[in-house]
Amino acid sequence: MASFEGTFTGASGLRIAIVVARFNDLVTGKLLSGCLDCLSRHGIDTAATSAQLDIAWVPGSFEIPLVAQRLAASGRYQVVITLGAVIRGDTPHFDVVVAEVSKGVAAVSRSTGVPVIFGVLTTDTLQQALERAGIKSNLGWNYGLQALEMGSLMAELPG
Ligand code: INI
Repeated sequence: MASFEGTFTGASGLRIAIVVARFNDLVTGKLLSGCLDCLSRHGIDTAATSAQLDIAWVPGSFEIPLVAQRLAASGRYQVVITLGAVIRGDTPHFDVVVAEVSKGVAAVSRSTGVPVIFGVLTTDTLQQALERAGIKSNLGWNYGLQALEMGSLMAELPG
């Protein structure tokens, strides 16, 4: 019997891309900070000169799948992290944006074989989003961990 598990160390030389939405950047900027803090503490070079990490900014969460697709298909990254915040109070098309970004991210992951971490908060209020982006906890940290785990797990799996 084989048992496969990812690890949480950046020493394996993972290359990571992060796609961040500018919309609600009060929230997404904090998610990014938490994510970078996690990656850095686990051995990923997060300096501006890093060859291990690239960051792409998009206008809103709706645009995340397209850019994630390009990055995942490039062959340069073992894992892509997406960060966004869709807040119901802000938009009558909340459901459209959420449906597109969630299905889009899943489709990119499956079609490219590159794990794409779904770090898009979907909340009813800005307060709820901020609570998840640093006021209570910072889910950006969790997304960083999940990226390390999935990137290393995929390298372990056969095929
Ligand atoms: N994009 C978000 O990331 N979050 C939102 O809450 C949001 N609202 O409220 O509309 C949002 N809209 C922009 C959308 O993602 C696209 O950037 C835009 O429609 C252009 O395609």
